[in-house]
Amino acid sequence: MIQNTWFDPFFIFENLSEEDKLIQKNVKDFSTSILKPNVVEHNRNHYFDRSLYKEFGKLGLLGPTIKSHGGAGASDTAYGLIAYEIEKIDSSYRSSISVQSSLVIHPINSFGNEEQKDKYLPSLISGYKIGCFGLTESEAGSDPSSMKTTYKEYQDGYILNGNKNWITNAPIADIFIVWALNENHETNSIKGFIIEKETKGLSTKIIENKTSLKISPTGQILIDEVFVHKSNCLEKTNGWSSVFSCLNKARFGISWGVLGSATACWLIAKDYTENRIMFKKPLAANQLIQKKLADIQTEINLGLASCILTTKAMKQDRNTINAISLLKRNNCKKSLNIVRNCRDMLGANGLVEEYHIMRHLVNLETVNTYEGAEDIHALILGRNQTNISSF
Ligand code: TGC
Ligand code: FAD
Repeated sequence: MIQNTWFDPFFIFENLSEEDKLIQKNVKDFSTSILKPNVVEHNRNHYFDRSLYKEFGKLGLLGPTIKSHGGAGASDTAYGLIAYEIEKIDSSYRSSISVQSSLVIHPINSFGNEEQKDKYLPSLISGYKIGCFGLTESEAGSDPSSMKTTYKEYQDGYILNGNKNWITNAPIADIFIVWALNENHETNSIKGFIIEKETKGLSTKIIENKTSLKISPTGQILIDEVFVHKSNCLEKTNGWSSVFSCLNKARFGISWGVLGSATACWLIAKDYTENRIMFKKPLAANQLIQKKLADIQTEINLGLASCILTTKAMKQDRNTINAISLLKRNNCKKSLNIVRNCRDMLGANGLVEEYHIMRHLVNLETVNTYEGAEDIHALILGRNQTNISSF
């Protein structure tokens, strides 16, 4: 009998660097001891404990690849492993980390000036401040370039107006990254702004009773004649490619993260079917169940292997835009399918909160939609393949 290679047939985890292995172990210990015990209750109550951000910060999980301002300077693989381990517990917690790292710390680090970095990065990396990223609007989801939020130059800054919708962390954020177009709505006029919570004219509204990603607070940002001093404009922003560079980072993390969700459900289903006796033998003794387990094992491991290949290409400074769209789409779609199959393998018990699978399943519906819905990534890949845009 082949020993233990069923879980990691390509030796992905075994071949990690010692530092990445240690990071993965620390995150796993933290998430199983701190996050997992409360996840069912917090999900039931739509409750997010904001003090967790300081715990994430202490562990180096926020902006982990940043080498300055308190960042851990870890590898992109470590960033992926963090997402993978955290999402084993709940996609909401991975969302908290993704938004802060890829959508708030990254744009400030990449498109901010030195004063902005010194002012905002230390408190975001340590988790003392919470950030959010306002791109989507009610009528500008898959096509953010049709946004209605605008800026106009005024004295030594800008006046902003508009509303953002479906924004992770908006109700609890201290720092808001907001994207806006000029008054004439010219697409190439896109600018990013750092706005602090107390700024006059800025308010938020929580989206109540979400049925998915319930632990993660989501809301609207209402921007009514908000004055932003020019020192809070992300001055190195270079058109939409800067906005999309934030999405690339988040999508990369999601591609690892969803496999964490799928893995958690796989192991629950494997254990359950090995122990559940039906027709006088374990469910796992049936060929149909073993085929399902083999399909799950295959998709998770192929997904992880592709994550590792993409991470290597990133390290070589290659253009990974296609790889990331492919991974985000594939890994979300496959994970959703895996988790749905796991739910089925538990029969009625699959519906019970304490088995976790239904929560993962409804969370993955969100993850399949945000950061570019499944079909949008198909259209991105189709356009890049054929040179014909269908948008
Ligand atoms: P398009 O013409 O494609 O591009 C405009 C400029 O951007 C460049 N570009 C990219 N650069 C870097 N990375 C990428 N992935 C890029 N994709 C495009 C492109 O080269 C061009 O540059 P330049 O210099 O020529 O101007 O623009 P488009 O308007 O046709 O884009 C269409 C589309 C569908 C690809 C885009 O709008 C899109 O990706 N839509 C999906 C929207 C989305 O993903 N929203 C995410 C919101 S944030 C979120 O959901 C957070 S969830 C957080 C959580 O809780 O985890
Ligand atoms: P739509 O764009 O209306 O799309 C609806 C459906 O139509 C999708 O299936 C899509 O694939 C399909 N579709 C759209 N256009 C086409 C086309 N041309 N051809 C074929 N099919 C098409 N946004 C942020 O900016 N910041 C955040 O922090 C953030 N957090 C979020 C958290 C949650 C819980 C959720 C649910 C969303 C969040 N979003 C955030 C918004 C998210 O990015 C958008 O929901 C997503 O981009 C899709 O936009 P939409 O919901 O308007 O759907």
